[in-house]
Amino acid sequence: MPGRLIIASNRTAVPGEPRAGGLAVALSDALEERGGGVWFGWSGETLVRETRGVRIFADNKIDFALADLTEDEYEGYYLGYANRALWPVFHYRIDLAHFSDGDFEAYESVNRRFGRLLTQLTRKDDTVWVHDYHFLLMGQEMRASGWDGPMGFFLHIPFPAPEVFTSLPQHQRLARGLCSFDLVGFQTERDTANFTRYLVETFDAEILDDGRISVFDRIVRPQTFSIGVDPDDLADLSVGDEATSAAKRLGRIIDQRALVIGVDRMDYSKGLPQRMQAFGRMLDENEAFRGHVSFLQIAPPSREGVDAYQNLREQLDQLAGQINADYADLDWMPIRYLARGYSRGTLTGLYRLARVGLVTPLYDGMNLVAKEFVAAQDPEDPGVLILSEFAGAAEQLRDAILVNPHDISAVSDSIRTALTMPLDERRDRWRLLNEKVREKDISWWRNTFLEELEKTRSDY
Ligand code: GDG
Repeated sequence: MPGRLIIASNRTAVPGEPRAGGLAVALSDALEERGGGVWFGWSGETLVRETRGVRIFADNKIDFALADLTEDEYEGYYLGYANRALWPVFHYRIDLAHFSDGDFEAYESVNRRFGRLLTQLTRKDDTVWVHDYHFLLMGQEMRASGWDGPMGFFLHIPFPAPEVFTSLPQHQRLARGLCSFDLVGFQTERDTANFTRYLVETFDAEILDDGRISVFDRIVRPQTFSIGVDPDDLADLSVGDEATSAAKRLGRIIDQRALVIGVDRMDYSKGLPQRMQAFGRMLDENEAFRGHVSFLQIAPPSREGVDAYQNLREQLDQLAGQINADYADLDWMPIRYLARGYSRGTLTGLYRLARVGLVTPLYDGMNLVAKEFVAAQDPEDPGVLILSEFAGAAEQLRDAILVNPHDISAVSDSIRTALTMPLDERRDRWRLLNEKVREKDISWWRNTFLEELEKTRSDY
């Protein structure tokens, strides 16, 4: 009988906070199903002086264990190394990366402090599951503080090609950290292959017959677990009260016009300027669509403490203003660009109302919006998904209209194709996409990861 599940992620889903996304629910369910466990992470608070302990909030069977950051740690670990170095490099934006030894030291020291705190919360027979790029060194720090049970890691963002990963001055240190885990999960086969190739080329790692890797005198298993959504929940939400009233509200304003929708955290990896340009180009080249199609972009701001995000905000404000000024008429606004968040219910209603879902990141680990859009469609009259070939989701969702998000005229053409697609083809494509979304849903993701991780218990 295995012990508890112990989850670590930068932010948790502590009850009372408005972040009940699919992932938060999935991890809470994993903890509940296990009969209890601990979810450890940053409290979201920054203090002038360091606080060493954790605060525990018990909620049913889950103990939320929250630790604070000092202001210096927040600057160096979170804004600095995690979001000015790791995030851009892992998304192929070395041009935006800022490498600072001080930031790395803060990152290492938070991983060490948090790793020790978490080790103190573990009991024999527990299983540890660490999430994402904030905690690449957590496994090694937990091992150093005495944790010797099964420990898995899942990377939510892409793992870049070795040629790009090695631009990080501390890449070897990070790789050793990752290899302290027994199981390292990635979103796509491409990520798993990149990680494997990096280990082989840099450290002469040996790939064993069963796919595990022998490196640094230990064995690690890299494996692909593509994250999914909860399609039943989304389908129900999309016809619920909140969704229907949101769709009615917007429907009144856009009237009979076709709706093109984008929903993204405001992040430079999401390709938002290129997407707006493509929509502008489509209007430019297709006079017949002017006045008949509206593009709604919902983009809640994030990481506003990082310069690149402030620059993006300015760029988007300017682009949307320019396209609207060029094309808007007394009774029609081409782009509705809303820099704020909406409830999940509202989003599903808008997805369902839309004729086209425009999901064109320049690079993305998976992209859950693409799957949410599919799950929320009306099977009788489904919208069309336009999907970047550089989103992890493109490995599965081959029946979307796949585009190169950098190719503005190709994206513009694909918007036109989507808007004029006959109902039969829309239905056929949606059916195939929906099968894929259902085949690997969020339960599949967490169950297969945890089953695979449990298998490593026999090694202890
Ligand atoms: C990272 C990886 C990977 C967005 N706006 C609102 C809102 N959202 C929700 C979406 C979706 C989630 O946020 C965003 O998930 P994505 O997958 O699209 O992108 P990231 O935030 O970059 O997530 C990504 C993911 O981790 C999971 O592994 O797929 O590649 O980058 O669920 O619906 N939710 C609400 N209001 C909004 O305005 N309620």
